[in-house]
Amino acid sequence: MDKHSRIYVAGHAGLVGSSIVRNLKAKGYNNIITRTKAELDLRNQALVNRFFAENEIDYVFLAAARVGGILYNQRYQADFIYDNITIAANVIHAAAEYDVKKLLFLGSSCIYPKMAPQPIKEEYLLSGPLEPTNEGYAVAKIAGLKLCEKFYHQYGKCFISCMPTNLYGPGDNFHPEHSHVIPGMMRRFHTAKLNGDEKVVVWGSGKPRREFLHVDDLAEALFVLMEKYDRPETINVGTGIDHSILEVAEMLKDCVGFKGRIELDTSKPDGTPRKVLDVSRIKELGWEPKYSLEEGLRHAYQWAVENRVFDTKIIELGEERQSEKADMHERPGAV
Ligand code: GFB
Repeated sequence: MDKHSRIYVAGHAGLVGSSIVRNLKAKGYNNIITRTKAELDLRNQALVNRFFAENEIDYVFLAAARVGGILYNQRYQADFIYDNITIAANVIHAAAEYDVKKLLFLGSSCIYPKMAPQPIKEEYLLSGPLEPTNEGYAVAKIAGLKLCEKFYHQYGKCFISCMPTNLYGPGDNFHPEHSHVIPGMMRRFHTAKLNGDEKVVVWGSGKPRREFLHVDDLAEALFVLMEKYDRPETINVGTGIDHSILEVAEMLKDCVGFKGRIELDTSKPDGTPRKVLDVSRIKELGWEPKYSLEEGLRHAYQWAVENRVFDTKIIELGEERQSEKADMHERPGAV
């Protein structure tokens, strides 16, 4: 990529996409192309083709996806599989048709088999059954990964993919139910501190182990991959370090300054028992994360407070889908 390359960041308003844009801008890239969801519905193939035909895109970071935490994934599996398959298929196909030089697609550590040996190596993909709470999401993301790999082999396209671990940081979704564990718990500890509550509820048994990466560390890894990695095999991006959910809850409690106790709600799902990536391959490319989890949590909390994310109206589960469905049906040619 040179500083004037036309770089399309799909999903620029999300956690990952916004971090990619910050990273590229800080490095002096001055031709970054973005479209909001209202301007370009990536599930609509005709609109996606027209966008690529009109914009002469050189590079694509494909960070657009329907994403969410364990409960959101579990409840809306049809939306997760459909939206993510159509986004991946439309963008990857259009990138091939309109001669994009290189495309980077994002998978996720949750698409490896539920009981994969730990730490998870890239070759464990498709070696066993998936975690049921995010099966829809995983099948769609695996399709995206395979699209890149097949276009690489059949058409010689430099379409690559990576597997980020669980992410957090500025720009995250802090919804109490849709979100991932860090922003979800951060909100609850923050609210409990303000209300002077005695306890905060943490979902599940507290025993599952997860690896967490600050999103700005991921954005730098994606930049390195765009510059240096031209292989069809996917590549893990993580810290290689995992923590139990209860340990993370204790860290967040300290970070936010909540003085009460933690209570576990075992009616909520635990999901995969352990997810930690083998990160030897990406380390060989010279990348490593800068944030420790403690520093990263402090940074994310400070960002959330400064940006008043805990003050905004909470959209209830289902409400968002209703309004989006109405919107989709009104638009001619939409899915
Ligand atoms: O972050 P999370 O939703 O991701 O949940 P997954 C991680 C663990 O934290 C689970 C527990 O064992 C949850 O039960 N947990 C405790 C909480 N309190 C909370 C809370 O307040 N909110 C949430 N969300 N969890 C997702 C996948 O699974 O991983 C997605 O469903 C995605 O597909 C993501 O790829 C990376 O690691 O369990």
